[in-house]
Amino acid sequence: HGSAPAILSAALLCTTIATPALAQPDVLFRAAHSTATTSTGHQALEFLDKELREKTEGRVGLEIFPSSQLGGERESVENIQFGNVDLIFVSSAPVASFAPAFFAFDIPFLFDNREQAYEVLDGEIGQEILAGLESSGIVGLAYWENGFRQLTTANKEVRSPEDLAGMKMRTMENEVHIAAWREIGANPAPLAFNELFTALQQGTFDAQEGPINLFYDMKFNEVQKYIVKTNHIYSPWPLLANPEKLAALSDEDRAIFDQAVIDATAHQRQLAAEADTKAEAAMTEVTFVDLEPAQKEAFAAKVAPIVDLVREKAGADLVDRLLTAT
Ligand code: EAX
Repeated sequence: HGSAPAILSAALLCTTIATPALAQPDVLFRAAHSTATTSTGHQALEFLDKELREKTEGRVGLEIFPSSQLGGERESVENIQFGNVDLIFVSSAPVASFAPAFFAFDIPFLFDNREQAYEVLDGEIGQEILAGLESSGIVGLAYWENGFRQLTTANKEVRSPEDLAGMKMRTMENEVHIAAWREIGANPAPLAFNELFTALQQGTFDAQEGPINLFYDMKFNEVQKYIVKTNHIYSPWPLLANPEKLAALSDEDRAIFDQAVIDATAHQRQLAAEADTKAEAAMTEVTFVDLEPAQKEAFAAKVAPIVDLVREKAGADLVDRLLTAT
């Protein structure tokens, strides 16, 4: 007696040694996000994990926690600061309460198209804003793409700000967003993303806003009927890391990590560029509303004063440079 377990554990040990791909990396990043496993961001994290394991011969990898398993988006930024989580992609909107320069991206109708956004985000202004996170104990690595945001409603075909009058609407946890929807005439309130599906289902809110592909991934088509193509804001997903975790990488592995992030960023943006079209085609039960230029202009006119609020929060100089660049 007693020999059977010994043989069993010897067998398990052999299995572990024989399959190095399953071995635990020396540096395992706990990576978290608030979206579904079908999202472009999740797929890009899987791509990054594969790249890292291959290029470092298994020394570095990710363990991915989707669907807010480790907390909502604001908490996820705090988790990065405390080192409970090592890597996240998260909407820039909640990041602004940690580094106010991020409010600059909350100017409505700032970017005309994704190419213009990439130029600014990957350029001097975008990189400066990422670097501003360092004093908060966060490393900003890159900008992934959540996408252009659209207004969605449960049962009203909105075409003008007046159509939204008094409508209960969910915004992200960001004062500029709340103020902007108030200017439009809605009745906005902030809510963490991980509580949104239930809130829409229970009728706590009649409307919300976000990218079409995210709406599809989160199955919001079960609780919202209209998507109004306002394109009111471009939503970046900054990729953020814990500094101590990065410092645990050898110089060689850090170089591999940085290149893998560049490649994963290109991959994610490529997926994101196709995702809205695919999602729209898949949601035949949703009514998509195209706005005439003049109808869009009516929304833009309402939110024009918001730029002054952003100047106060993000700094006038930064806002002026950003407006010149876009
Ligand atoms: O990062 O809160 C939101 O609507 C965001 O777009 C979402 O959390 C994805």
